[in-house]
Amino acid sequence: MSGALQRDAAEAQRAALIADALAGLSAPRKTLPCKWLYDAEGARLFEAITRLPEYYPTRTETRILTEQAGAIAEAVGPGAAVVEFGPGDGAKGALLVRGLQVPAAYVPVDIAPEWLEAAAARVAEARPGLPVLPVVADFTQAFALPRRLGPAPRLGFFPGSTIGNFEPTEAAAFLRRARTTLGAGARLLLGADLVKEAAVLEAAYDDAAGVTAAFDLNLLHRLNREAGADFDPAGFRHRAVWNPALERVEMHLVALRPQQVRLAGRVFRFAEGETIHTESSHKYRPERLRALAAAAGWQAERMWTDPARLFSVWLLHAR
Ligand code: AVI
Repeated sequence: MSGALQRDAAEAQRAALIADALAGLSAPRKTLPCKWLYDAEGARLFEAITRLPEYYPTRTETRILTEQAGAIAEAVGPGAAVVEFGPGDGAKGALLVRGLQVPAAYVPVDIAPEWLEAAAARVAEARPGLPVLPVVADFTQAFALPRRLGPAPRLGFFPGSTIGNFEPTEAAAFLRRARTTLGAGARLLLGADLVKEAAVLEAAYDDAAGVTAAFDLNLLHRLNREAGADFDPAGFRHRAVWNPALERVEMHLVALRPQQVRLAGRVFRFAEGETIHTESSHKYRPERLRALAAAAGWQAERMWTDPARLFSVWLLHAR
């Protein structure tokens, strides 16, 4: 991207952050979209989270993908074009394509070109000679696949339980759109975290070393840096709580004292104990995931889990 285009993109992003912050902080229950947690520092902290002893999802899913690589390859069959939604550093994409029978291509899709480059390099190294066709797009919206894929059967890949960060209606919309993008006969390999004991869930989102707290509080530093806000991050603390009615872990930033914050010419007041809801991580029961997929046009073909039934990996088939 040229310098001018990069500046335009950064300015558009800043304007979107300010618009979301003004809307979220004006709501009766203050909230901010979790996508803003991931600036460079947030991405670094999230990477550290995935290696924490309490944060079981990443290592459990990796274990399932590794141990079930043969079964996944057999169920998918040869010649699949793998389309990964939000590939991150490409580690899971590399693991998947390494195990598949002669995949046709790897298509990482992300709005951030720097992630695409990293994922493309990692997968190319894992499977030399495999065509890698990155698509710069927001995968939560409609996008077109590269024409070069031809008639190769599509295998969508959406690991990490990122689907859990969507509200259930957004998750259904994502699955419907993925069904349209990938087309009839496609498959989707989907990682979804499972409902379990509150104590295990709350520890996973509020670790002893304080990495998740730093990840959450980084949002206030980002608002100060990029949106010109004047949050005092020391005036807030991180809280993770299991909401059993909605079956989700919620992350909140809790105001430690009454305070007011300026942002884009507006003043926002916080009472002591008032929170900003910064993320929801929905956990699924297998029957609920199956129903969600079915309502979006996907039939559950296989489900793999670990011995402790912490996490699930699903192979869905577009009906
Ligand atoms: C990216 N996403 C699936 C993570 C999750 O588990 O919901 C984000 C995260 N937030 C705190 N820890 C991890």
